[in-house]
Amino acid sequence: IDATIPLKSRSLWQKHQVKKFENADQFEGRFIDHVETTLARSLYNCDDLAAYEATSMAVRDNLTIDWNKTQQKFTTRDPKRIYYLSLEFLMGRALDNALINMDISDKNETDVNGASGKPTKKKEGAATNTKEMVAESLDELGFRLEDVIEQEPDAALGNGGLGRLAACFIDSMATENIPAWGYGLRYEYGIFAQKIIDGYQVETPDYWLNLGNAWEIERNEVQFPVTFYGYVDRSEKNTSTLAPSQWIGGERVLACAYDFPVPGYKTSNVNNLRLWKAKPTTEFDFAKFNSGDYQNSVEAQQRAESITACLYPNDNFEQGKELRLKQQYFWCSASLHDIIRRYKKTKRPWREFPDQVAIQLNDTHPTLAVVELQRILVDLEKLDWHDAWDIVTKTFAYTNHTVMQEALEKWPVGLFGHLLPRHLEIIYDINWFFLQDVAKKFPKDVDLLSRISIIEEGGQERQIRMAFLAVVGSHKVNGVAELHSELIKTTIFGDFVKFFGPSKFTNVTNGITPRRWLKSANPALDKLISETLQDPEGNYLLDMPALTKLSALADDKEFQKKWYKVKKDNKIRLADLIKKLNGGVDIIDREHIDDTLFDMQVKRIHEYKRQQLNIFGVIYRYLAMKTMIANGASLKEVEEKFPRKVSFFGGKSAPGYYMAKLIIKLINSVGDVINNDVEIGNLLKVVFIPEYNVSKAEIIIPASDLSEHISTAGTEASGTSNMKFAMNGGLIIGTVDGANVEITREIGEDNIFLFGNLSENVEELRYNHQYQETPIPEDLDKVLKHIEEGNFSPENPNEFQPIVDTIKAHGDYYLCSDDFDSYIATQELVDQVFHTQRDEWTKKSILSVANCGFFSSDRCIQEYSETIWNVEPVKK
Ligand code: RUG
Repeated sequence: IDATIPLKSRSLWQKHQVKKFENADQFEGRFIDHVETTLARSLYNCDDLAAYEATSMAVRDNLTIDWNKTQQKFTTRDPKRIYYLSLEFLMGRALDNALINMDISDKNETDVNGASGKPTKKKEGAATNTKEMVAESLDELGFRLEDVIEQEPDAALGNGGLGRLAACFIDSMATENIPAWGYGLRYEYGIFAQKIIDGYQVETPDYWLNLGNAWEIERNEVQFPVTFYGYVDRSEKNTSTLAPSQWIGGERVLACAYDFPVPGYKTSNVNNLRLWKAKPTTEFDFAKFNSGDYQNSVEAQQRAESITACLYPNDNFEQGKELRLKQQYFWCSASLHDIIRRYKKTKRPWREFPDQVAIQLNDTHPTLAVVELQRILVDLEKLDWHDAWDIVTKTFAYTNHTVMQEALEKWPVGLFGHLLPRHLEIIYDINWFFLQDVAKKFPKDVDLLSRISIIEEGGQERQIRMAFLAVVGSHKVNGVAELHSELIKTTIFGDFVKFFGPSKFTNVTNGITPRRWLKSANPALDKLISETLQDPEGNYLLDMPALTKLSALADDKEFQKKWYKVKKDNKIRLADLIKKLNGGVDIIDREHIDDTLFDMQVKRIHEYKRQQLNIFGVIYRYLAMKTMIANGASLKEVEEKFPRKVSFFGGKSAPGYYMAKLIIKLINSVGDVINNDVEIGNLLKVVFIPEYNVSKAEIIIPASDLSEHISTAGTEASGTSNMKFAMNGGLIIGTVDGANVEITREIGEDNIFLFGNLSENVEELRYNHQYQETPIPEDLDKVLKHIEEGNFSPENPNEFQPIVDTIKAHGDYYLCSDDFDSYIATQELVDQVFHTQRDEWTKKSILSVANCGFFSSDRCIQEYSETIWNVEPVKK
């Protein structure tokens, strides 16, 4: 349908063109408009929540206007477009970010009068940026911006690092003016909310949309039918699976688009995040209805909505559930049809598709898109198989985020073929051609074919290896940190390197957006940096390597004082949060906050991330302190050896991950004992922060002195919280794993505390544990015995035995025993520097921030653009 407005009507449209608010007065007008009309409230009936909604809608109005212009610009200029397919987008809150990113501060120079449009003089002391301006306006309207921001629930549509990476990337793609859209699912329930009851994790549903969502635009006009089940019609002469085939689907649901504007920083570019919701079709099962089964005919329809009801709460673990596969196909199919619809408007031939479209697969979750594009091209567009495959492989690129077997997706062919019969045929054909090429190149290597095949044989049932399919269907494969990108080439994808050659495999080290993780999370540090760099406009946030200028001040005592003041205020801000979470009871000794080391490990709870090693270290410290006291040492002497410290933990365990949940319980039980030990007093505390999420991270991370990134070497692909801590002046204790390696290179090895075995030794150590009894270091043995004696679980002495057994009886797969001594020795070094060489510590902290510019996600997007997508920014 041509929905363009006739020429003669356009002047009227232009006369009433909607304008963005550009000053306080206009913002206030918009705010009140929304309160009174959109929300149907009034000045007698406007609480913080309504103020949040009205503020968000006023801000969203501005973003929408720029969104429209951006999309029109892209339509006219027709650049190559990037589509980032991610099953997770861990966005957190939107309001503060939008206020920071949308820049109307230049318009404040002359304060334009809203009603008359005449410029008036800027008020004395008026705000210099949008956030300040809105804060002042809200103040005049009777609200505090902080309280208003607090009303927003986190959009927790992700599990951890993978989903948060996607969120950072779409921020950077908008900032870098890349014509990019994100595609994902609009889960009704985000990751569960975590409660800690009697020390145990209890999951409760996170119905984040309960109060509506001011940031989304429901696009009722953008809907695609998606089909499941059914059969492939082979009744006609056409029997080849390579020729166009007809899939007669069984179940149909509708994919409906919801758009979230993604504003870039200091650009009017507003990109789009499109999330799909599943709805029933309007078709009706008349057969059932006529047979009197009205109830069932409606229920079947309603089941459609279950597809986008829940995010699967597993991180680095794949379960192989049918609903998950349904989610994946639903999302891939809808996204591809949308991408193709947009492409078809350009009237270009199919062969130009890869010149105009790049699709990035965030992990293997969207790999079905490879198969779906092949199906669309062959079955619906009637392209020759090989021409279609050429287009497909030039379009896709795949990012791998793990080498751990349990996290690699595999689908049993039975389940797969039942849900997607035509797609299974296509996968078999893709594999057939691929294996033929492999056999041609390596005719003598008979084992190679079974090792490299997309179909795994030999188990109870054949399985589709999605990572292999993603490699075969893509023109580039990247890992997410240097060590990881090297590892994938020698482990899981070793055979593919042999076949395709090494140039198909590349590295793009992860990054984080400094707008959220520095400016928004740590306004005090941002202010100090802006002042020091004489950059009141915050341009350094677009050019993070500019931070190296701070290095010159690393030894400057005056600067160190200011730097430390920022850290201290952030520690107090965190202490306030902990107090609030603890029902108003203070756990942290504020009087000694300067001398208390804040040590943090906040991330998903997983054995490979080794929160157990951390808590063993805490128990070791506690026992050593107790021994000193028992031997007559004074508290002062104890403090000299074991200076004041609070160990913070935070993170969710997958609901079905028994061992991770037990580790949470152990941390809480240890905390109960230590925190209530009057002999120890405030020298050592253990705090488990429940419901760790993006908005809590924004308070926690800026308050850290030290953070722990202590995975078994070779298991953490990159890690991104390590970058967030470094960017906020927290020092790192870590293993030589993931992006810790590049962090060390950037900030210097004197400014990071590394310990533990290297990844190249892991295999041998594991092997030895299997065939010999695990030798337990003496200090660790004391810790394990103390646990086994039931000292942290007097009512159920064996409660934590399974944790002890993983080390003593089951081969210590994560090598806690191998790394324990060097971990403890390194913690002692940490204590020493923090407590006896504070200036040295502060210097390291300054140097961390000064040299972490490389970890801006803007750099990642530039690398993806140049080396994988072949795309240029589209500026004005
Ligand atoms: O575990 C990895 C992190 O090391 C990494 O930083 C992050 C982003 O690349 O992705 C995490 N990840 C990996 N989450 N899920 C997986 C495997 O599906």
